[in-house]
Amino acid sequence: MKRFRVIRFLFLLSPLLHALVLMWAPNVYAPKQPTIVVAGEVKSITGKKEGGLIYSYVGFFVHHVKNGSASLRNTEIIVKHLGGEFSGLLLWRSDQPYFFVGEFAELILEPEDQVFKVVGGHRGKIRLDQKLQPISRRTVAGYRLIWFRPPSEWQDSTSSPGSGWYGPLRWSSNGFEYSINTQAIPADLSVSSFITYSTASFQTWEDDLGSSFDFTYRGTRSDTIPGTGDGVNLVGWSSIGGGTIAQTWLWATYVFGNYDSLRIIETDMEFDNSKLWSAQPSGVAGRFDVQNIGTHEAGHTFGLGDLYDPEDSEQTMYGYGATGETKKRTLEWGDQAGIRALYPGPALVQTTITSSPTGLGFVVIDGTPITTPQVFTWIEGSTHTLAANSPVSGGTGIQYVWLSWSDGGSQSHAITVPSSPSTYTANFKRQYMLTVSVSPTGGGALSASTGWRDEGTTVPVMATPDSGYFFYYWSLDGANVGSSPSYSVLMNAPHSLTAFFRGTSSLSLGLSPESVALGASITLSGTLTPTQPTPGIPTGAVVALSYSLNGSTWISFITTQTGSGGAYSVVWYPPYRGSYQIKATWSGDQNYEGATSTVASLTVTGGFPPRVSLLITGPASSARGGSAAFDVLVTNPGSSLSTTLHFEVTGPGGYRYSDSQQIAVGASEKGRFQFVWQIPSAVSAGQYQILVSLIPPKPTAIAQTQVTIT
Ligand SMILES: [Ca+2]
Ligand SMILES: [Zn+2]
Repeated sequence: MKRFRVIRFLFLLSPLLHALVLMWAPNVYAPKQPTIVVAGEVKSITGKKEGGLIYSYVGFFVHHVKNGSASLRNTEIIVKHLGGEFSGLLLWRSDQPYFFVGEFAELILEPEDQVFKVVGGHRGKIRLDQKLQPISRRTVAGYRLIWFRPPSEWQDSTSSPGSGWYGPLRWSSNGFEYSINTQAIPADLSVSSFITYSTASFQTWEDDLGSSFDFTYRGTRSDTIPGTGDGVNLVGWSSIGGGTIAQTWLWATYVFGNYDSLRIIETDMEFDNSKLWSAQPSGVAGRFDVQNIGTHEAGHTFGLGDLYDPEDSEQTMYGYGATGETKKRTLEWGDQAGIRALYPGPALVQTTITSSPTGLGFVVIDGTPITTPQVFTWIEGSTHTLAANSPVSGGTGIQYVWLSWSDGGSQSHAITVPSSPSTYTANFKRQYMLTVSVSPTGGGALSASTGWRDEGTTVPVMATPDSGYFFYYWSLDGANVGSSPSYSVLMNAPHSLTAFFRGTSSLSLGLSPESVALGASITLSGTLTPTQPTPGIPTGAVVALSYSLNGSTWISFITTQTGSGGAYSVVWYPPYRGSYQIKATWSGDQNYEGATSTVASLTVTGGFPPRVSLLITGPASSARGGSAAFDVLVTNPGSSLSTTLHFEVTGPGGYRYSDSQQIAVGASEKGRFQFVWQIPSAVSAGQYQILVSLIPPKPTAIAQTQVTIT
């Protein structure tokens, strides 16, 4: 038959004052009466009710007397302490020692009436094993649970002490509701601050991801006080005094014979209003912090016991504390292990969020930007939102565009955390900015526009000139990359491509007169006119005049330069009798395509008078950087001659070189003269025209040859 029992626990939590911790030192025990130190074994425990409280009478058989009367050896003494069980009601107070039958211990005692009491409460008791050696108080697990064995034995340990023990002590449901009674609060403490920071104490435990326990605050009430077993879980204030600054009460039931039936049914927590308190963001010297102490007490409300080993001093459930202290506001590993042992939560899974490439700005998790990679500890089965930003700037002219998530999800999507560690990767592609432009504005159009291009792609661009323009050349990032109107840009970096166009021009040519006798001069004139007035053709543009006697071979015979308004004019003595075709040519500049005039016709009639004639000879080819010597034979059939012999070289790319020398040839004699052309190493290879003539021009006194420059 099962019996239903109500047990009443009272955690009069350990003196949390540093001053009392220091009392642990032996020299503080300067006894008023002789201190007795004995070692022995617990033989029996009997609970008795006295004056509304419950006391335990512990039968203790003394094996050794370390201090005090040797006559105590091999006798059974009675040790009395507050707390114990009577008629199913049990009072447990944490500052008192508690025992179980068969336990070996060393006790510091002082006589009290006909019995003994343990000095310093639990601090006056040291557990021993059967060889009477001290048992380390250290708990490797970092937490202690509460165990009970009828009728009146108690232990705190991480796991069950053995057969016959009930526990661990805990709530049957994973949570409880509580209220706050702010009556009797210290006058210098704000009610609202107390509520804020005491409820935060409970919330800290609730926020532990690895456990599942919900504390629900139900507001304030003043119809009951802490320490009343009335079904109301209450937090409040009372005058406790002594070394206790706060205490937690537990009421519990268990079903006899069912060792996993020890269940808390009610809890009250009270703070000692005879102490100085603070409730604010930071700790205050000389005052106990409500949240700090409250978090420790909240640990008791669901079943955690105190820790006393100095090595556990950083745990929130460490049984000592101090004014100004706030470190118990947060949970340590042992505290987390404790609540998780009693109320296990869902599994926590390591989830890695990363991106390719990694860094800040690529990924937003649950609304918060992260720097990838980042590892999250998430609850199995919980949902989280993974969002990829796109595009993401990678600096000037560089950006990243989201491609995919490794799980195939959309750019922003929710995931459900799986049972095993997993990684989610946001994949991005790199893009470069291609900036295209034309010069001048209106010169033409391009088949591609400015915009982002994927890294590694090739972008074909075709330049189409507008009416009145010709394509000139491409400039890629400032370098000339060719004059074909088609170009392909490899997107291996940000690029800027400019298509340069040139306008058109017209060149006129007029002859005056158009028919002359051999030996007479004509005037060749015309105008070089740009089609687009802006930017215009500068004066001094070189106009080349050439003639052809057969319509296929053209011989350049004069170059001149334009003057104001693009006009040019030059006098020429045609050297032969016959029909000439004459044209003028301009090779163009940065802004304008070159131009050639229409062909003009010239008729030269008449016979040859006795005349000076020139004959030029020179090398067929010569190398750049070298020199070429040209011999000129001057035949003078008339009277003695003194004049200027002119030498001129023209070649590819508008190359022009001239020289002259004064000569004298006697009547009816011949003279031989030489010109040496130092060929620049920078000139283009190709055909160069060599021309010699007299200045001022004489009819027929002109000779030409060619040289191939290699
Ligand atoms: Ca109550
Ligand atoms: Zn405690």
